[in-house]
Amino acid sequence: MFTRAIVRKPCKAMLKGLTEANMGLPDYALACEQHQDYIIALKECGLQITELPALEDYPDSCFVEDVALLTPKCAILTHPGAASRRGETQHIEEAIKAFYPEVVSIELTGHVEAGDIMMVGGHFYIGLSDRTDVKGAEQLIEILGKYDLSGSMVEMSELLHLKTGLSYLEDNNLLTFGEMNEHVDFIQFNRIKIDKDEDYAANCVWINGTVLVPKGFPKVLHAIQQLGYKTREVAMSEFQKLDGGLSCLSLRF
Ligand code: CIR
Repeated sequence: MFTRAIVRKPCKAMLKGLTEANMGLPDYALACEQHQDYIIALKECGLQITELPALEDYPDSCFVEDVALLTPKCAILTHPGAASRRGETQHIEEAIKAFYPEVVSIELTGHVEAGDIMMVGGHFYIGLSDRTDVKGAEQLIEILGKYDLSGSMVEMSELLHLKTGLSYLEDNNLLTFGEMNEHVDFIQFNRIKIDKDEDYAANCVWINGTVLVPKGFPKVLHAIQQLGYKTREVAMSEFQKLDGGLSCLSLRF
């Protein structure tokens, strides 16, 4: 169960955010509208929201998921692989301290972005991407161990972040896309494999029995509903233009 979420309002500078999507520039006003609806969806799932102000110095700062890992036992600040995102961690730290007595950090020379981390119970899968490296993952696994949690590294080569191609929906159900479909680390799960034309919807979010699904991906929506979950669609077009998915927009804990 999750009870809270931290989000950060998108900044106008989001137009300069990192992207490989090639889908054009985001519309700032529409992004703010979509962000507000995202917050409403989180509230519908029973979460209390901490909404942080926009940070104009950091174009990608609305994607708060990447800069911290919040678990039931500990809070860890990451050290993002993307240089333009590194300063975001110091800004999230204050908000996290309100909820966790101790906050530990991934230190140089390791890199981690938490979009590469998928939680399955007390185990954390850590994707080795362009943003998260072995040194960062090793630090993270050591920290998790101190709190009686575990982690393992996942080899990957095609996706931006691990959760760009994977979403754990609890109850052993896992949405997978592309290189994750037959990945040796995940064959024990009930895999719901996503077609190329709906690949963006591989990033969904399970919150207290409801699954948030990006709007406009009917096959994925149907497959999730067939599993018995309640679903809530959220329009995400402006964040998709910046390679950001539903999970990226919040820290849930
Ligand atoms: C970035 O490239 O860092 C942002 N434009 C998108 C971050 C998406 N975050 C995520 O997948 N967890």
